[in-house]
Amino acid sequence: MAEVVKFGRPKGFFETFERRPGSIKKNMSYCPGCGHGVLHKLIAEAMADFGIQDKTTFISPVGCSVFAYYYFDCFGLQVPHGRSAAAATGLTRANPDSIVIGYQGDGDLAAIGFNAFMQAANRGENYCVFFVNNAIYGMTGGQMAPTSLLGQKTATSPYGRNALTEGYPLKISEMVSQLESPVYVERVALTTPANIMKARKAVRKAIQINMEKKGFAFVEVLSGCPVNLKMKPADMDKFIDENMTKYFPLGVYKDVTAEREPVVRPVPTFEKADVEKALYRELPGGDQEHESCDSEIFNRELRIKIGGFGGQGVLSLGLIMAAMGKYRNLNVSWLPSYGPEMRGGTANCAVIVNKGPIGSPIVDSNCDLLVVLNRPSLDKYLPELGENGVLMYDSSTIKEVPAVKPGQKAIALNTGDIAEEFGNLKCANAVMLGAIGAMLTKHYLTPADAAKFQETAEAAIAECFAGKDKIVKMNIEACKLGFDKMQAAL
Ligand SMILES: Cc1ncc(C[n+]2csc(CCOP(=O)(O)OP(=O)(O)O)c2C)c(N)n1
Ligand code: SF4
Ligand SMILES: [Mg+2]
Repeated sequence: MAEVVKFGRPKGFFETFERRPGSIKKNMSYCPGCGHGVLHKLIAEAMADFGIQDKTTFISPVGCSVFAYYYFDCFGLQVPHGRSAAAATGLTRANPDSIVIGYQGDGDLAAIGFNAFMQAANRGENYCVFFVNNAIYGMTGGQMAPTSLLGQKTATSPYGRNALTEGYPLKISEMVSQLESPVYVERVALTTPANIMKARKAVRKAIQINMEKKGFAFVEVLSGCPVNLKMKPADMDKFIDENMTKYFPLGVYKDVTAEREPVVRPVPTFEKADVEKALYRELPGGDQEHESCDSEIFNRELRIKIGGFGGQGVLSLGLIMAAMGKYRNLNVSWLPSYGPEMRGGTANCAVIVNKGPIGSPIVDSNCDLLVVLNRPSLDKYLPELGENGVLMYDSSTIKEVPAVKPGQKAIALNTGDIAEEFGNLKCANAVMLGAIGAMLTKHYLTPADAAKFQETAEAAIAECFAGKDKIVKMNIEACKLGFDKMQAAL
């Protein structure tokens, strides 16, 4: 029976593209002659015909098709550049019944996301991928893509791509078809009605494989970008047919659909009790109560920055504080600094504690608690202290009283000297931890939360120095000492 081709807007698209900003709600954003719109239409039509919109997630990439979710009437996920395969893996593993469509350009899939994509293909993840090979970075203005042809002039290969300097164009379909897991691999083009019909069939086949859960299906689509290749749309199609297909021959590279059984993987459990078990650690002594903190300071992000010399235990102090938050069932993040800073300069880490979710783990402004163990860190990070922030510093190394702004507090303790007297300078960070505990107890914690401080600190120290019993014991003692000294000073 002859194929029935439907003209007009497929039902897989929204009636109007309300998410598009501005007054244009009926048209897509693609340039005339661009392949994205044609491929979108084939996918939208297939989704509607298969009746799968309510269980399909379309993953929009970064590239010219970044706003694909404006158009497709199904679930949409917009991922960072190259991260489609990672998101698709999570989606299909967590919800194996859903239909997952990956859609990536040649920059997105064959450059920044190449490894993630190949690994997902190699694992035979249960999703289908439409790979738009237009031999260029379209969105960013025509830089060379891994699939740009030899001799092709681009913004970053102005003399033409040279195999000696830029290597050969990557033949993705050929590479993927060499892997064991993928079920179906085909390269199509969008140049002539006959080619579009073949592309339509390939699109449907890939989606059908996903519906049958038979594993990884891949369709490479040779597509035009007349704007960046500086051609008229008709010449663009000619270029694809005459030049691109020579290097990227069309056809089916692999099809083992008939032989493959559905891929069934264990589904992760999202039962409340299991999730809680994974999230909440037992306190030593088997206290499984999931009580959290009542103190107001945890009702929003408590932003902490710790700075000092590499070797002063800056990172472990942050880690212990983050672990303490975790033991009290708060959300925490810990972001250490690495690299040259660790070798002699200033080291720092950021800790955020919150009852609610944490946005970004970076603390470079509006810091609530700044802890500095050396002078360079004071100079560097004091400007980051927020309006009513608290600065705690080691007065054995920082002699002059820091000039904090009105509303801010500066609290000193000679933690280095105390640790040295205690018998180990390395414990200065634990002394500081105790000092922080005393300061919080005095100004910010409810009596119930304050009563838990020591016990929680001990659990966190034991976790951070697990297996080193002597060090655990020493740090717990130093923490108590810091607490008492600070309490007496406040
Ligand atoms: C992490 C990251 N790196 C770089 C970019 C810049 N960037 C945006 S789109 C793009 C390339 C798009 O090319 P392609 O994937 O081929 O899509 P096309 O626009 O050609 O459809 C790049 C490099 C980015 N957005 N994010
Ligand atoms: S720049 Fe190229 S890929 Fe992007 S919309 Fe225009 S024609 Fe399409
Ligand atoms: Mg491209």
